[in-house]
Amino acid sequence: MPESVLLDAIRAVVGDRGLLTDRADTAAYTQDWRRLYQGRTSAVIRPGSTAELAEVVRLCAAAGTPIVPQGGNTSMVGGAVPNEDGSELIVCTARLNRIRDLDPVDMTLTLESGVTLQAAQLAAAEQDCLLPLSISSEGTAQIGGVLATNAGGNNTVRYGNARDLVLGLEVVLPDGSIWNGLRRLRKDNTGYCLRQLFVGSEGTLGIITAAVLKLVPQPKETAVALCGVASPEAALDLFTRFQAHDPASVNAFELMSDTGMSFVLRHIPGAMLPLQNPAPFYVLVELATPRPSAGLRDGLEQVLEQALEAGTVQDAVIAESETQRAAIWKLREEHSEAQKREGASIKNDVSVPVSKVPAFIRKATAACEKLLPGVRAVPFGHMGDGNIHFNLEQPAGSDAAWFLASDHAIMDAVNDVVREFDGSFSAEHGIGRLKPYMMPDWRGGAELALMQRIKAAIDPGGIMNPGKVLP
Ligand code: 2HG
Ligand code: ZN
Repeated sequence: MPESVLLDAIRAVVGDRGLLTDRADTAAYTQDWRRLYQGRTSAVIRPGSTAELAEVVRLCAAAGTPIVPQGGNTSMVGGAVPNEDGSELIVCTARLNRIRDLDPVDMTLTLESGVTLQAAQLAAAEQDCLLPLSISSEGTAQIGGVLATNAGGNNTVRYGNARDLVLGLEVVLPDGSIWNGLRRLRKDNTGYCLRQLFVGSEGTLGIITAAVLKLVPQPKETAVALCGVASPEAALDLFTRFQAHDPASVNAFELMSDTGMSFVLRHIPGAMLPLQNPAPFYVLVELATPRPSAGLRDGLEQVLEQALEAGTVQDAVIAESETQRAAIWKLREEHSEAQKREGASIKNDVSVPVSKVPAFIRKATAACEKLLPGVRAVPFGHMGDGNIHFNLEQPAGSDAAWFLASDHAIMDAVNDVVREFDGSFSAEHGIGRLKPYMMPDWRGGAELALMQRIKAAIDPGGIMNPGKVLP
């Protein structure tokens, strides 16, 4: 079918406002956040309902035209951008942005995939509930993408990843049919768990259009501290102290290095270090409890005092207000933006057992410095769950393109260290377009063959997000 005929048929379904074809309008959808990929497309389709989206997919399937599903376009691995030949159409979920239901007794939130994570958090908070998922891009990232990539983020240490919060899903399948699995049951043992197949599939098996998420009680008390520590080993020691004190209250335990912090202080307007002196590493710890008057703050002070006495912590500050809490979190959440402003970076979103994080950081740093003298290691991230963003910034004053030409060599060197510690080469950002080449090495044999058979069974025409996840 000629493309113009397909686009006319799609326009008849979604209307003029649901179809963008001008280069100026589609440009923002064809480049990823990291600017690693510059794709092309003849149209971005923005359906206004699940029924419209399903009809669009049916038309594309009949024409054999590939689709790239896109939410907030915040992927770190090029998972949501089209290829360069212009043959793929983008289906954007932004207009599916209704909260369908919030039940404070069942503690469930039913919402459409285009709702941003932040809007979903606010909807939960209005009913005195918490959606316990927090990522740096939550203001832009949409629920559909968050689930399709099984996002992790800051609260995994306590609540798990996105997949742990999903009770039900509505999905448009590659033939345009709709699977309505929007059940909100805590127990439902009825055959294969299909929803978990779509969570983490990165849009290669279908397009998530709505979901039922679990909520938890809103915290009644929250305490946040920023601590300066001498080393990742000291950070681990601090983590075990908090776990021993009260593991159920640890909401986040984030690690940063002086290099990453200095980028934030340099590039992010208003960023200030609230400690007397810089330290080689920093820990942001957040405790929270739904129990009123639980003495959380006293507990935090007690653990920090003991850690200061033991020399584990060099310096620490506890947020005294919501403004201070937000300012401390900003130092952590602006790490990606600050790194981007500093120059080119190569990212390794990896995980190892929590106990191995310090040894991993040391070995990976040494390996990269040997490979590329002058490279600046920027390890940071979710230490409490073992997920470190082991990012490398280009050597100061070097050429960005020259540096980025080493991306595979650097990623492979880091992955060799990850393997030594039985870790994963992609902890929370997924595979996207950046990492399919790693799959045979890491997931080859029966595992990859099974994934390929699932893909072929559900998407026999291969139209859903081609070139992503599977090699
Ligand atoms: C975060 O934890 C994100 O802030 C982004 O996962 C990490 O920029 C990165 O590598
Ligand atoms: Zn992260």
